[in-house]
Amino acid sequence: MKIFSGIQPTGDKHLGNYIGGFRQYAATQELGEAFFCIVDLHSITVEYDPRDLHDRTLDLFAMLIATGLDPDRSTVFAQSHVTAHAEASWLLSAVTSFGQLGRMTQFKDKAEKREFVSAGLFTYPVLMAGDILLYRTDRVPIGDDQRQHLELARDVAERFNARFGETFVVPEGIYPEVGARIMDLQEPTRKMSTTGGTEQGTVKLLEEPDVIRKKFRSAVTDSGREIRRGDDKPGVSNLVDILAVATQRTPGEIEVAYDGAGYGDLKRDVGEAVVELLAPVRQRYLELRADEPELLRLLSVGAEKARAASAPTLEAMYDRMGFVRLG
Ligand code: AQP
Repeated sequence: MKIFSGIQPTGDKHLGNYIGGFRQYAATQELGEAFFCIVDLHSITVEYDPRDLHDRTLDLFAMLIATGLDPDRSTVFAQSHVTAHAEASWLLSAVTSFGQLGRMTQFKDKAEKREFVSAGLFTYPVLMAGDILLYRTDRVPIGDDQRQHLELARDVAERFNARFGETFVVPEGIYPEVGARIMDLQEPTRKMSTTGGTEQGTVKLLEEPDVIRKKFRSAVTDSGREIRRGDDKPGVSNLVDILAVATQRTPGEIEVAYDGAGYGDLKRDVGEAVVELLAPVRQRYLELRADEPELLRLLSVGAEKARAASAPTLEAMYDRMGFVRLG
C-alpha cells in the first residue's frame, strides 16, 4: 500500500497539526511504502518572508523526524526538490473544474481575509492533487480540514482516467478517529490554526511547558458543569478529545474518569498530559535541528527517492495526454 501526505513549512506547528498530521504520519508509515512531503511550493500562495522559508523548511523536516518518521523507512522530502510536482499540477489543471476550485472553503476563508489574493491560492488544490497522485497513493493521512481538497484530488484522478486512460489510483483519506479537528482553546467553534486562530488558543509544539499549562488553564469551557461531549459543549468536547489522544484513552473513558470532577481539574490534567506528550518531541527536535548538514543530507536522500518514484507517473501523464516524448 502507498501512503502520501504533505505539510506546509509555514507558521509554528501546533497541537492540531500534531494530532491530525505528525502523529498519523508516524503511525501510517507502518502500513506500507510511505511518502511525506514538506510542501514548500504551497507555502508561497499567501504572503511570506523569503528569509523565513529556508529555516522553516529545515525546522519542519527536523520536526517530522522528531515526531517519529524514520527517513530510512519512509521517503521524507521537500516538494521543490522534485520538479514533477509543479509539472503535474499544470497538466492536471486541464482536468480540474474552475467551478469546483471556487467552491473550496479554505480558498474562500483565506481569500476573504486578504487584499491581495494570489492565483496560487486558488489553484493550490490542483498542486495538492498532483502531490498525491504522482505516487499512486492509496491512503492519505490528513485532518478533517483537508477533506474537501482530497475529494477534489479524487475527482481529478477519475476525470483524468476517464479522458486519457487508467493512470491514477483514486486515493482515500485516513482521518484520526479522535481529534480530526482540534479546535482553538479560546474559540472552540473554529479550528486550531496559526493563521486563523487566536494566539492564546493555539498550542504550539515548541512552546515552553509553562506557557502550554497556562493556555489550557485559561481554555474556554461551556455552560453547565458536566464533563461530557456534545454539540452544545464545543470547549469541553475539545478538551476531552485532546486528553484522550494525549493519554491514549477513548473519549468515553475520559468522561467516566471525570464523572463528578470540575472543569478546573480537566483543564489542569489536559495541560499536564500535553506537556508530557510534547516534552520528548521537543528534546529530540532540538538535537536534530542542531545538525543542519545531516538534515540536508537526509533531505537529498529523500529527494532522490521521491524523484525516482514519481518519474514514471509523470511520464505516463505526458504520454497519455499526447505530448511528443524524446525517448
Ligand atoms: N486544527 C486541526 N486539527 C486537526 N488536524 C489539523 N491539521 C491542521 N489543523 C488541524 C492537519 O495538519 C496537517 C498539516 O496541515 P497544514 O500543512 O495545512 O498546516 P497549516 O496549514 O500550517 O495548518 P494551519 O495552522 O491550520 O494553517 P491554516 O489554517 O492557515 O491552513 C494536515 O493534515 C491538516 O489536516
